[in-house]
Amino acid sequence: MRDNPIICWCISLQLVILVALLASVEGDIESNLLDDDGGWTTENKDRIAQPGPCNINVEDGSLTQEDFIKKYAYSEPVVIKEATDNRVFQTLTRRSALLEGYGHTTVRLSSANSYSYDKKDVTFNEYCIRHVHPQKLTTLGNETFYFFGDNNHEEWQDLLEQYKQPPYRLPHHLPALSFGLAGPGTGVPFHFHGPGFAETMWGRKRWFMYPPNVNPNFHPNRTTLQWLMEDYPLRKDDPNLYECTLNPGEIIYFPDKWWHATLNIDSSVFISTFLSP
Ligand SMILES: O=C(O)CCC(=O)C(=O)O
Repeated sequence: MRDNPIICWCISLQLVILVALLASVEGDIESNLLDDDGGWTTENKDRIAQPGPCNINVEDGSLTQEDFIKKYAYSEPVVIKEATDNRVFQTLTRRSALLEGYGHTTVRLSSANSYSYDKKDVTFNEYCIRHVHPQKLTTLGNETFYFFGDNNHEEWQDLLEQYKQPPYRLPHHLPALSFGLAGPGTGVPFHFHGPGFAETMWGRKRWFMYPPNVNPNFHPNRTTLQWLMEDYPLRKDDPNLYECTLNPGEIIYFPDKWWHATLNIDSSVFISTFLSP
């Protein structure tokens, strides 16, 4: 065969074709994974907010409990990538799976203003069909109903127990989960409470934070989207403003009493782990 240039040429050609085919299959798998939105599809025209810069420290799963306590727990926010593998939970929160398992259940929505005064009960099915849509720029936070927290933990137990919580602990604090989902452009305006972690299973989310001693100066009934369009351009260079865009599988930690506001870039499914004494 070594002496036959035609056979050699044919084999080389076959090899080139094989490598090209393998590369294109791999590319397809990769782009399918990237395109997979769990059925929580967002059309480009409905995506007003875009990802922004990140000035929050980013760590990975090699961050130890000791370093978490020393560097972040009581002092500043941190984003942690690849700390847990929540692929099972992610699969269980696909749109089809959630509608099939929980569509008939009643969920409690909260108004998406800073203090979430108003509540409304609807079926999960109705929420997905009537409320999970793009946020209008003219709609106020107190007119927007958001599914986050107030979960019926008995009814949703089978799902929530599949969530692998962030592997970091705060001494003398216990975790409690709040699960939610909402459309593109929605979010919660600035508010604060105790410390905790948050992550999205599907969709990207922008986080904005201020330390406890800085007043973010916002209107509690205006949405984070309105704040992004009107206030953010004037404040984005403020060294007190911490921000980052999280992709699915990335965790953010907010220390005690840090102001924070969220903005879903895509239709998002998300969960927070609140830490209480
Ligand atoms: O994820 C969200 O949109 C809200 C999260 C939040 O405000 C919180 O965890 O306190």
